[in-house]
Amino acid sequence: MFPTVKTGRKRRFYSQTPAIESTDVLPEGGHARRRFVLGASSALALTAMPFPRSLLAAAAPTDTKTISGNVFDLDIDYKQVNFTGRPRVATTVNQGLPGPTLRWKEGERVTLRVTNRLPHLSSIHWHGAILPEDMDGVPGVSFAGIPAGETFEYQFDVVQNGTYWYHSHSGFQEQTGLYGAIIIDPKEPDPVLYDREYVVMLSDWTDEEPENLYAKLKKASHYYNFNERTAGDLWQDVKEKGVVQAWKDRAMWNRMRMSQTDLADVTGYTYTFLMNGVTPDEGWTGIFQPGEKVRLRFINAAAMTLFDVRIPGLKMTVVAADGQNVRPVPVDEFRVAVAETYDVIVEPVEEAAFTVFAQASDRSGYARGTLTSDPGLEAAVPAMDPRPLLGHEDMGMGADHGGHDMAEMDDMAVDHSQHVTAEQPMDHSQHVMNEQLMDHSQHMMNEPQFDHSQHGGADRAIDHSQHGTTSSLGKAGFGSNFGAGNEIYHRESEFGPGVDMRADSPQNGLHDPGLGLRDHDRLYGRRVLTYADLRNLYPTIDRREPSREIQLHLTGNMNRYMWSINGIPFADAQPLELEFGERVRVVLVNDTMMAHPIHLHGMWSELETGDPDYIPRKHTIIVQPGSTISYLVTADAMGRWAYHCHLLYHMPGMMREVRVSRGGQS
Ligand SMILES: [Cu+2]
Repeated sequence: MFPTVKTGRKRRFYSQTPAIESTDVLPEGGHARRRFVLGASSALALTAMPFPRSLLAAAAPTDTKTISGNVFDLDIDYKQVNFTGRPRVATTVNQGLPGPTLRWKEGERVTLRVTNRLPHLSSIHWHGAILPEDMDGVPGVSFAGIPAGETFEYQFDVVQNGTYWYHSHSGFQEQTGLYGAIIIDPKEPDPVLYDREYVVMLSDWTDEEPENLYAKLKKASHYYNFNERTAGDLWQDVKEKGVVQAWKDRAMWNRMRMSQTDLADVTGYTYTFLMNGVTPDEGWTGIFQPGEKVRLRFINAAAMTLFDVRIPGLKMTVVAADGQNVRPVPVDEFRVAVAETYDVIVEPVEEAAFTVFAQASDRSGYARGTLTSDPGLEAAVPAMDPRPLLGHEDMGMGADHGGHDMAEMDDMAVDHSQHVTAEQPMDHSQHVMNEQLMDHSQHMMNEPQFDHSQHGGADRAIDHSQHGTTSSLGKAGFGSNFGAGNEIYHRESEFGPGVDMRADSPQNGLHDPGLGLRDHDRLYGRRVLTYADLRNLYPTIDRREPSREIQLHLTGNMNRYMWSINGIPFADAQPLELEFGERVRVVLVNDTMMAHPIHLHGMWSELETGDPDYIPRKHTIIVQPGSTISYLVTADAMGRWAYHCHLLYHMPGMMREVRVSRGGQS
């Protein structure tokens, strides 16, 4: 059952605390948070400057090396690349895209001397690493950033092991290539046995300047969405559903000014998907000897793309998630969100070639590589799976078709009778129209005593135990993911032009493999990983029950391309305050139709998957569209930490600073 993992070993644990992320800052003027935002735009303006022409003259192959030891010299600089037939300038570390793989050793101290050879501010953040706040590399939150031409020396103790990565936390530099892998070898023997290993780093490349891309999204969020349904689709709908129903479905989506195919806001139209910096045409190659256990360390370093990974012909055994060992889970397919990592073991037994296939979750393209016993062999590349369509559950309207399930859309009536679900064809005939417009005022009645002015910040955590508005908190390890303490409320700040949807009946996202994967078991017999499968390989360290619950809503207005938390963008938000040492539960509610991978810096996000004794620890957690998820956090890292959606173009708005202090004193 668990062929690759030694179990029952006793292990010493390191102190628990994970890592961070964010954007740019100008060194002078304003108070910190404002400065941060100003800095972001200034830095963006600078990166939009024409690149030095000389760089476009000569191309050199990109090659990624592994460097190990205790002292690392890393140079951030431009480099010419060519992924599409047109030379472009990338931002790289040591002239690699990805940058070099850094190999650290648990228990040792590393020094990373990072030199910024760009004409503007830069930074490197060590994603998933537990370290002091001033080493976290987030300009404007944990340090000032690395000015042009200067060297910043990071130094910290390595207190964990596993697969992680690093990337710029300045502007949109990450989109242009500033990322690489980190492998931390364990101090004690690795519980995962393997004969060979590869980093498989997935990313999305665009020939466009990210600033231009962002500007286009701001202007028209559908810009890159060429999957709009056509007249032919309508004809098909008519054949399948009848004229009346097909028309109603269309009309609903039109009224909502949304498209069912709005699965990703930036797509394969502009992106070339890379595997270890190699295009799908060329294909990355990894060699094995038949009979070997091969460890693949998947890292999603994309700016905006979630990947669905499979290797036709090979079972994968998931042994680690976000660098942390988990009880092995055999799967055929898994989704890796932006910033997540998964380690899998594959055991090809004979001379053969296999395609490592990573299709974008919106099916606008794929990254691919080949695992082969013979460099001359290549395997067939599978066709992409059908493009999924958004359904009512993705809007937080619940899977139940009863009339009591409701979500509300600003300025628009929602017809609850029409469930448009590509993956599970519905019989529409039974559903009765019951259009209703929601009255926002009634929602505030759930929170009668919630007065923002008194609380000193609209965003502040609500402590249910004090307000007496809800039942006792769910038990650690189960929490809101299993229905307890799960009262969903929308704050006043969620009612405004920046928010175009609120989920009132969100489903729990724990068992959801994600839109586009939900029917793969049924259709293709593929076992798809879900978060519910994850159990820590080792016992839970902090066994306390949470003392309070913090409910945060991921919000946005797709048409305006505005993203926020609780309706409040980062620039206008107060920090989220945590008391040093406290154990809290975070309940995230996704009031949008997109999956958001949410990354907390500095502390682990302990996902409540139903076993209090073996709670898995992650640094990045997908919140499915219109869904909730809950996890526990032990606030064991003093200081200021970033907390945000890791989709790069959502980050400027969908972000908070988390402040861990003792009695409000840092
Ligand atoms: Cu997001």
